[in-house]
Amino acid sequence: MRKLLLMLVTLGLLLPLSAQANYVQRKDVQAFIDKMVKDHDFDRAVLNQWVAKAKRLDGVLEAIAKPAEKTLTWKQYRPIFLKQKRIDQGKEFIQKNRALLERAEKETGVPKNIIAAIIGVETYYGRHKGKTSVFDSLMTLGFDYPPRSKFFRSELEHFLLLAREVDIEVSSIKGSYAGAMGMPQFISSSYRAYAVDFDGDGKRDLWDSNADVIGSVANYFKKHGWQRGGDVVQSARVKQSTKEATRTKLKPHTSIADFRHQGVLTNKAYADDVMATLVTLEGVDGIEHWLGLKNFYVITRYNHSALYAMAVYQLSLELEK
Ligand SMILES: [Ca+2]
Repeated sequence: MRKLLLMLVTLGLLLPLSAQANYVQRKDVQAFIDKMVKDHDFDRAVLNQWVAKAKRLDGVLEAIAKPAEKTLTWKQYRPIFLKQKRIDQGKEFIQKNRALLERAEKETGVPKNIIAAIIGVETYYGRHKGKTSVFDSLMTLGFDYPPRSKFFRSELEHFLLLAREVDIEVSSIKGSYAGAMGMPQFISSSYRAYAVDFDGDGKRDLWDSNADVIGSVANYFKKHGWQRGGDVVQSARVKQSTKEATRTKLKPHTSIADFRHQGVLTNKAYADDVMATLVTLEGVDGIEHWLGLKNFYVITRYNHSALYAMAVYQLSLELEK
């Protein structure tokens, strides 16, 4: 008997996991529903209906375990984003949206090429906005991905509030596997906190309004401390070369003067008290060293990765040419 049970369990693990997750019967899900009813006045019966239809997306669980930023080196990561096609389409995007981009730059100090590069890296300028049900992905990550369940349950809460605020049916909203939405791939809490109505039609629409998307990306950076006219990164020389750091400290933590004493030098002169972080990458031609400045850190507030910030910055330079 025990042997049989064991065999069934093993078989169960080998078979593809069922997509029907029976979330509605789970205590932790019901506790979440209680909270939504109590804190935000949601209708319990409606929430139960949505949750009863929610699917566990096993592909989402696989994807979250290995994001490109964590598994690729710079020399593998860079060509994904610095493709000629992405550069050409970026120039086209800037040409078509020049007035909006210039207005956003004037108001926030965030260069139009940085705004365009973000949208290019995220969704190919709105061409790939994601096809995963955001509700299903947030249910999956919130209730079946223990390492970050707290974060994703909070995003799920924001998502339900957002759907109510922008008046869109919960089941119809699509996005990335991690619940990022629209042309700039804002997660729900960011959408609620940083999206702006830049075309003045009374709605914050990050799916179809280029104006709202451009204004919102610029606002996101402004709110995270973008320095008007400030540098992003500067190429650096170091006394002793090391290999690509698996985890770069993203936040500037050492002054330019201290770096100089450690033998980390740049061609451009900065004031002694400017803070920076050392970024060490494995490029096509070997190890590269960079000093990341405040605006580098601000780009990583969009995606907590040095590779991501480097790709956005370098794409933005290509869009200028
Ligand atoms: Ca709008």
